[in-house]
Amino acid sequence: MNLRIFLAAILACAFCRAEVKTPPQLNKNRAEVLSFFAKNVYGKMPEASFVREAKVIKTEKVPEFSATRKIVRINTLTPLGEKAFNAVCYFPDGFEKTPVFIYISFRPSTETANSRWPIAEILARGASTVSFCYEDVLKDKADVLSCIERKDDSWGAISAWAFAASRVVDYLETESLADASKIAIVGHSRLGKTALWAGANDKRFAMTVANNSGCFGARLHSRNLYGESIERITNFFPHWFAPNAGKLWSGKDYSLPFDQHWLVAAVSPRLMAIGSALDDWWACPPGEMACWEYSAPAWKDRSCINYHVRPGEHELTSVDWKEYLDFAARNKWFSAK
Ligand code: GTR
Repeated sequence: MNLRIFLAAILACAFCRAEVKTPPQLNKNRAEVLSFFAKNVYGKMPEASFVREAKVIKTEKVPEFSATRKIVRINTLTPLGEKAFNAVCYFPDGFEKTPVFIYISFRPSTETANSRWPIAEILARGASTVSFCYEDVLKDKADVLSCIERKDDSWGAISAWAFAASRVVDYLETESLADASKIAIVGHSRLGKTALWAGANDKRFAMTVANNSGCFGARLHSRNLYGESIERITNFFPHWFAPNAGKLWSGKDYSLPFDQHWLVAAVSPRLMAIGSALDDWWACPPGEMACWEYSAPAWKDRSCINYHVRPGEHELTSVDWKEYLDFAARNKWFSAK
């Protein structure tokens, strides 16, 4: 990490610390933490039964990537009922079982190459990658859930997208080309919040990556310098959360009885990576860094939680991906270099 950036972040953190209260003590009971966040922030995941199904609808060789591409049609549940979505999967040739990086995408699943999803770089490590478009699961519109009656703890879009990510894992557990013990969930921004919520809930994610995840992601509310507040996010994006999130916590960012480091700690002892960008003030990099710092004691092995900050804007770049892939490599995920 660039020393200047690191020092700037430390200074910002120290400055911030003088302004706000210490976050609440790390709560070590994972089950309690998850039910707290389900009830009071993201909304409860469903217990209703639905058709659990994943069908490979297309398999083809992709010579330019030396890989096999499979399109899988997966059924999930959303607050609006059952929904099928496509996951696009790339498995590198020449490997028996590979770690898998699931990337939740903003882009349509029909699109492949894009700068936020460096398929070739991932495959080059000897890993597979799967992507699905979040809006194929539930539209990202403020009024998307207005047509249904919602209880205060009803699930919102972040829970629905995270639930769908777990349905991808259901499929990967049946896929002979995948090593189901090494599945990573990667998301940027609102999908970084989603990746964190998915990774905290589902232990089958062996690695969780929250990139520039900001408010209600891997960032302390109590260390927010100039970034997004709870009031702003729950007013603009009411559908992302349980109604409780705005009702209970709006305006209380600096006096909450909890903070986001609890949720990050719920990922332990599995691998966790938090990524910031220096100019991403809306997400507040010092608050993300503080979230790493306050959650890290939950890990006995500190090499299992990674933090990086890079220069530049709110984005998921090749620099970030390199960091996450190197982190996996340090934890012995790959047999190839
Ligand atoms: C912003 C939102 C952030 C972040 C971002 C994104 O508008 O305020 O919390 O999620 O969108 O997802 O790009």
